[in-house]
Amino acid sequence: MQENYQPLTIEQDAQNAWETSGVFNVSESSTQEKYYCLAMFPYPSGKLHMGHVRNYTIGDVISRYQRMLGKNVLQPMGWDAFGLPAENAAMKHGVHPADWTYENIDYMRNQLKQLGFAYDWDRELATCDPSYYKWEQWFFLKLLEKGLVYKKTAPVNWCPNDMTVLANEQVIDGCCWRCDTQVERKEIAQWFLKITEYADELLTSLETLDGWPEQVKTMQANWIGRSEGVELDFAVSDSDKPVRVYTTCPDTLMGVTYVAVAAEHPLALKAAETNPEIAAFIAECKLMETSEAAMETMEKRGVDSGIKAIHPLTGEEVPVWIANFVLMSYGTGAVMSVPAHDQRDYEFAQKYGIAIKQVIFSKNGEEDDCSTQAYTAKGVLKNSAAFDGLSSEQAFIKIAETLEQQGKGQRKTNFRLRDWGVSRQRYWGAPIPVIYCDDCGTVPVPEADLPVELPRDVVLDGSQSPLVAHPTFSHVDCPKCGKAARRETDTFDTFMESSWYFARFTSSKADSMLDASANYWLPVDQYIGGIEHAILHLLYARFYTKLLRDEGLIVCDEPFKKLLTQGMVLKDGSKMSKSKGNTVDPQALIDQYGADTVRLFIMFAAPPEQSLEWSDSGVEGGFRFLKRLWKLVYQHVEAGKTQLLDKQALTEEQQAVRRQVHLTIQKVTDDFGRRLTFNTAIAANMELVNTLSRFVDESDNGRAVRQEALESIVLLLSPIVPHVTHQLWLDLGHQQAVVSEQWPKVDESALTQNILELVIQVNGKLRSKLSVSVSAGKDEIEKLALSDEQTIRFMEGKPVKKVIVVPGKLVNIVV
Ligand code: LSU
Repeated sequence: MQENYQPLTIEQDAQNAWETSGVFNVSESSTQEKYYCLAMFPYPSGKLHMGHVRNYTIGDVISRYQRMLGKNVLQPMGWDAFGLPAENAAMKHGVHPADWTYENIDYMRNQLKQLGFAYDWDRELATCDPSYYKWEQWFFLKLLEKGLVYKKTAPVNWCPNDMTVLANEQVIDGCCWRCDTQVERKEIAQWFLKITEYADELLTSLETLDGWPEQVKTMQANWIGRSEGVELDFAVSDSDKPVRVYTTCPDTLMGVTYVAVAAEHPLALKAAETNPEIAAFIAECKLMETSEAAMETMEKRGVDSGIKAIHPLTGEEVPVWIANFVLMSYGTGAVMSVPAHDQRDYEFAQKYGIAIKQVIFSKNGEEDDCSTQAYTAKGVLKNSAAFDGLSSEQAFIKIAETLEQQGKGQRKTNFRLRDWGVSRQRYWGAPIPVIYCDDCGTVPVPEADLPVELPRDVVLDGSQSPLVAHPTFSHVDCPKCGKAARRETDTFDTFMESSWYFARFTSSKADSMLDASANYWLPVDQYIGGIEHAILHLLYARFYTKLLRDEGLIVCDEPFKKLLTQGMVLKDGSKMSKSKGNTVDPQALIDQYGADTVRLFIMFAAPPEQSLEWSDSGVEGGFRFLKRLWKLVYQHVEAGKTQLLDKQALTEEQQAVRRQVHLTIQKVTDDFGRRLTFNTAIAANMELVNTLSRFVDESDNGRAVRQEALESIVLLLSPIVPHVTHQLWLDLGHQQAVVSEQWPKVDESALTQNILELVIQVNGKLRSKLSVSVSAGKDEIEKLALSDEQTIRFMEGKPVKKVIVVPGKLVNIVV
């Protein structure tokens, strides 16, 4: 055996061995239980970030552990390859987005291989490959057939100078990131997926996800935002068309003092015809970002339309205001405003001098004054005519019933969730497979013509998408009538690709979207990724799973049985980022220490869900530990062959070591399987290494105990540091590679042998531990404690005043 730990050569050897034997390339098996472990696949942005290394190490440790339990483990890897960064890089460096992407993939793939991740590389996929997005296009057309896809106008960020649509992240303080021109809102026709059709199921089936963090389920539920309320009509003076609103607080109906409508609402447009001030306000509303975040924070502004609405119950007139915080694309584009009981309405009413009428008062005497802010709690009704004295809850029902009886409204369940707009006015994405013909209208691309490939011969210059002028897009024969037609030039949102990649991994070579293997592997047993995907990606993947199920392609209802959201990697207390200049390059560490040290440090520094503070000395400590383990094995192996363990003839010390070995197996198994706390699993192994360093016993049975202990450590650590353990396992005399070994089992007899562990205190402070047989008397325990090396050190040569023995627990030596 090599005397020194040389990570770079042993890592290369281990990786070669795995590749040659193909151990991680799996297929369906009728005899083995399957386990599908997946970490969120990366954007090929350049090189691996430490956050990636953490994410993928966690996935790899879980996969390798499950393999050792005897399961058929699938762990695939691929590339979320479309998206804006490739276009930006292309413009900045003058390279083609495809070249940039594939170069990054090559570089990052090599890094993943250096880290020794147990991937089935045969299933690798890149979403920008036509053989991948062909099926995405195919499925889109299925959904179109089913009416689950439709087109409607929706606002985008528009730069009037560059004549281009901007993504939300390209709008900086309301201006174009490239030319600083003020961004406008522009309505254009776009494709939508009817996720709202599945809103109810997406909400209720959250309850089946026992293996998900509560926090993520709550975020999903809030995003879906199911609410019970009433949809009701306000008649409009001088008009036969009422204005329709939705409210979740019908109990406050008697407190309505105005109605607010969106700038694009028909009432607003009507008012603008005769009023230039209103027309100007509406034009201004167009100069607004479309992001929800921007809507939240912007100043709330409005203008009185001059139109009056009639309160449905009192018959009183209330003004109709045009407000920038009401969106036409949201609900009915109009809301009833109750300033006394809604803070946003309150601020708006204060600003424009609109009446505030309090109708809810507190039940139990708490502060309910509305003179400085809205009172938003439930309570009892006053100033509400026939409803006076009712509680909010009673009034909800009574007012809803009254409106229903009078035919002015009805109860309605609403969802906050909107349909998913999937059109992006960008080049580097999957083309949306439809054709526009002047005669036939929107024509789906025939299945035989799929995929609609993204052309390579384009130049990106930051103005409109090069697809618009590209000859294969600007001119195509209509599949129906054969006349000249145009292709859709928008491409899909990249979340379309990441919504089903987990399923494609199961059928990566299939000449169909999915094949029968999907039902063998799905659902994913363990999914691991960042909390930044808690809402959209996970919701879309859940939605897609239901779509695939309803298309008959898979049978499961949910894609991810268990979800682990790993914490961030921090340096000096803040997230590693290029702009802060506090990144640590994984490559430099791999080159210096080897992959195992990086993996060990990452898994040791924190439990996976917590944030991890980077520490150079921690990395160094991890490296020292591996060297120590290597040395222990080296010394043991060099001393010759070991005899078989004779369990009947163990000394007390040998029994104590065995007991610790099996307690460690027990603890680490629980840490890996149930708790997913790998840091404590590593700590337990480190303690065992400490014990072995102190265990000097060259008898046959002593060496046999050490062999068993070293083998256990190697097996238990092999998911975390797979390369060094690969080598050590061979050095310990095994033919079979450690990856193909079974996870060690606890020998119950080692735990229950007649040995007790006591702690030794010196002057009440914990200083050492002592293993004694159950039958040992007080005198014997006292004698053993006083001869314990570590205890003697802490006694500092002082005379013993008193020894207190608490049988089965502790020995306290007072000096
Ligand atoms: N391609 C998407 C993505 O986030 C995922 C797809 C399923 C929508 C984690 C960190 C991140 C994610 C970092 C995984 C960088 C891949 C990444 N990560 N910290 N791709 O390349 O934790 O949470 O950005 O789970 O600094 O790595 O990230 S990604």
